[in-house]
Amino acid sequence: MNLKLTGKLLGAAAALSLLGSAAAADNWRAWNIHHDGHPNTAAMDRFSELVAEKTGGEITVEVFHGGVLGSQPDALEQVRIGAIEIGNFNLGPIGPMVKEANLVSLPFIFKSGPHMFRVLEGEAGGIIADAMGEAGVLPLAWVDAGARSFYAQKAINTPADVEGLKIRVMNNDLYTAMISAMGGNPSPMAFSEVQQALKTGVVDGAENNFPSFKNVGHYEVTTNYSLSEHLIIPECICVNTAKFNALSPELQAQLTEAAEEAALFQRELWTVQSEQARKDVEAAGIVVNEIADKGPFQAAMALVYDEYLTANPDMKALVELAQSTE
Ligand code: GTR
Repeated sequence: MNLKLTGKLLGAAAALSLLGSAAAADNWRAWNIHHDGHPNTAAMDRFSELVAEKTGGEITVEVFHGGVLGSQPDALEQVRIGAIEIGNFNLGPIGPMVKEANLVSLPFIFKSGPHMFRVLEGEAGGIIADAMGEAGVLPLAWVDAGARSFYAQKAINTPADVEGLKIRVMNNDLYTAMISAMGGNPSPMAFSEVQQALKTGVVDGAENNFPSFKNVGHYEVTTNYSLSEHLIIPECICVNTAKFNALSPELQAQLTEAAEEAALFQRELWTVQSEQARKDVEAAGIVVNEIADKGPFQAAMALVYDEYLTANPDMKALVELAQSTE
């Protein structure tokens, strides 16, 4: 072969590969279920800015809000296989694919929001994060989602008030067991369908935190929000594990820092905006019922724990680890 030509070809190849790496910004997509006005929407926008800043544009993240890339279970699958790179996921729908993550979906497992973060930042959180990473959905940071309470056209002060009611839950057998344990009829359904289902009476009630209750208008089609606070479920900024592992250590550190900073920002916003959301829905006429004694709800959940631990005896240690965390 003509050496000169080979040299030229090599030169061209080198130029192309240089060009390639200069233009090799990874353009990633992120899934977010929430709309404007929800703390997570602002936090995910901040995350996107931080990633661009910290990686010098080597990674860009375009966030798609309002669940336009699909329902949460679909988006989770997409992130697992790498068709979407990032998601702000609730750990509830992750439970069916990662049994360790189901710890957080046991009703009343956490004493409070701060207790939840202490568990996540300790050994139990490490076990959950590793298992999620192995499943393809690696958490880079944990974010707050407050506590979930029931809402319906009547007050729910005791488990008996749930009897006979059709209650929407997220996709997870623990939630269907939770409603059944109180004599209600669980109705798993995508978040995007809940407002209409409440409005038309397809379901009698649902459960969520104040920001979500307000942000997608559930408060417009119901009357009573009862502070059962039966679930305190964390959320994550999660990334497809393989794509994360393929990054240089430097980019991995920058992405993680961006997620951690965005998560801290989210937690601050959460505190302020969930109080505000409560005030707003009350001003709009929602009756917020305090439940002085949550004991009967907790007692009713013994069945859920039994079922979970019978099906997953290997999760007993993790449950005890969470329960014994101060
Ligand atoms: C919200 C949560 C969403 C989604 C939703 C639901 O509080 O932030 O990720 O899980 O609840 O009830 O489906």
